Amino acid sequence: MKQSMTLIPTLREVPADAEVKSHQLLLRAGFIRQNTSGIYSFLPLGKKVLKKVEDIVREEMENADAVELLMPAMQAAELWQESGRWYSYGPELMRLKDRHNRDFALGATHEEVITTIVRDEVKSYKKLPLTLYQIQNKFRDEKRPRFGLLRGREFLMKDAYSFHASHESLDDVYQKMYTAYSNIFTRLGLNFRAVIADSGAMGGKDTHEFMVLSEIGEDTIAYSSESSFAANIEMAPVVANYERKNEENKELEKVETPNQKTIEEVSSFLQVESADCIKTIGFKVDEKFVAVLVRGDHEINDVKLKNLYQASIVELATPEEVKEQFGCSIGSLGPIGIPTSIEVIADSAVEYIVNGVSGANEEGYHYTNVNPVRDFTVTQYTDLRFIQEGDLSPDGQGVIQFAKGIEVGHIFKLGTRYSEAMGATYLDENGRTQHMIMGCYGIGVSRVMAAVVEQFHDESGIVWPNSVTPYDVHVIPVNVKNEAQANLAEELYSDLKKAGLEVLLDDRQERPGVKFADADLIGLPVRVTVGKKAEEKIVEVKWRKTGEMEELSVDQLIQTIRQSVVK
Ligand code: 9G3
Repeated sequence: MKQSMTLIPTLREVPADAEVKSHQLLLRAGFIRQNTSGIYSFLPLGKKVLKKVEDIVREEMENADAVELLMPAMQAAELWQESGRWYSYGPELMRLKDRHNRDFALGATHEEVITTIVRDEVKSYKKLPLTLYQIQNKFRDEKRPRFGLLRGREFLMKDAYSFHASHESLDDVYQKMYTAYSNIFTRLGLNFRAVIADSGAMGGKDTHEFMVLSEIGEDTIAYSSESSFAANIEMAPVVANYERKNEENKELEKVETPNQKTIEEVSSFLQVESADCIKTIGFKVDEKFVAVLVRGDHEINDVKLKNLYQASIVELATPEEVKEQFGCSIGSLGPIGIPTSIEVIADSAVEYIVNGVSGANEEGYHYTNVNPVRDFTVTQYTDLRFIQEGDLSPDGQGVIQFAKGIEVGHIFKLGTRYSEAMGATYLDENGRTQHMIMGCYGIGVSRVMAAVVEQFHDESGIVWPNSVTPYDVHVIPVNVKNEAQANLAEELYSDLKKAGLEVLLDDRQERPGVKFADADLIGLPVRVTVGKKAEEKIVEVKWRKTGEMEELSVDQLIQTIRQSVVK
């Protein structure tokens, strides 16, 4: 491609509202342009990278026996009413009406559509398992689109769906997809971890997220210092290896704690450790009030609370609701004397507290020498807290450390949630009607592109890995007015293309400094400069990753470059 013929609008300045490197560089290097909040155009270089990522995904989907199809983005509301999601999703689901005033959703995901296709076309167990996928734009009206392609409102996703006559068959395809995803992110050169995740509203049990490690990632990964254990912090189970203080249970005492509200205030006022305090927090779990107890130095994990109750909505009770339900303010809540109408549950660690401190459910008072079992009962002690750095790894090997991650993939074992909702059944080998068992598997293709830039850039610009670079070689004649340079550049352009390489020729009439700055920004792996020694058929080669430069004769060039650009 000749730069004089394409569109690569590079920017000198860093766009003000671009906070992260990938957003800044994809804008400055002319790969993307924002149309409106969270919605982008992929300019020619951006489109070429997307296609490279897609093609790697397609190869690995093929290896996992998945077959590509394409579903509509316009989805009749009836489908989402059948699955119930028309009502359970809020403003994030883009909805519109057609000319006949009929309701539609813009595809945020395609469980409903794919399940009706398979429901209508597959009737026998002989046709299972079947894995179908597409690569298509998804629409999700994010409340706060941010970080460019990392959290957009229209984005490119590969979404795959598998259909099975048995759980063993699902396990087999789930494993194949797990392997395919590992291959994809490895081929992209990404530093990723597959982590145990929460299936959220999707139900089902097993689910893994594929996280690219990055300081700007929105997710927190809890991983072991000594094993392959890794989990989304929402899910990471906590090992209850607590010990009791060997102290006699002392007499319960009510003490005045004027204006001491938080754990920090109370523990310093009473001169006790926060680990000896009991935090009592009021939650509304699907509108039911629950008091949750947790040790003063721990935090309640609302995802674990939600999963414990299989609830759809879990939220903190407001100060007014606490006053009304518990009879005192949030800072005075404690496990002793809670109205029996309110269920009390506790994180496992609370059971091991001896002579602890808690609120007295009375303004300005706390209890000391509180002992579980003697002074209060709970419905159950269970794992309800967030794991912390330094906790024992759940697999018993090493301790937990945290890292931030960008979620680029998520695979789920769905079970029959959608096949039951949509009536997708088949006849099994005994002629009995069964619901298909499903899995679903997503990759954020446009998000992957941004994650690659987050991982591969330097102070001059993007440094594309060979696997997804928009072009392999950047040929730059320093002065296009100089015949020897222009001719040699043209010759190289065609020879390199004949050698099977993708070449970008900077044939613009620009100052050398502008050309070199643009080349560093765009970030192709190899830059060939045709300058003063053109007549001697000598060119200068610069390797973008290392910055190394060397002079080569033209006939050495092709061989040298071809060796380096191995995909
Ligand atoms: C919606 C909206 C947002 C959503 C969903 C539905 C996330 C939704 C989960 C999934 C599950 C899998 C197939 C590919 C892999 C992920 N956000 N999810 O279902 F209506 Cl507005 O998308 N789907």
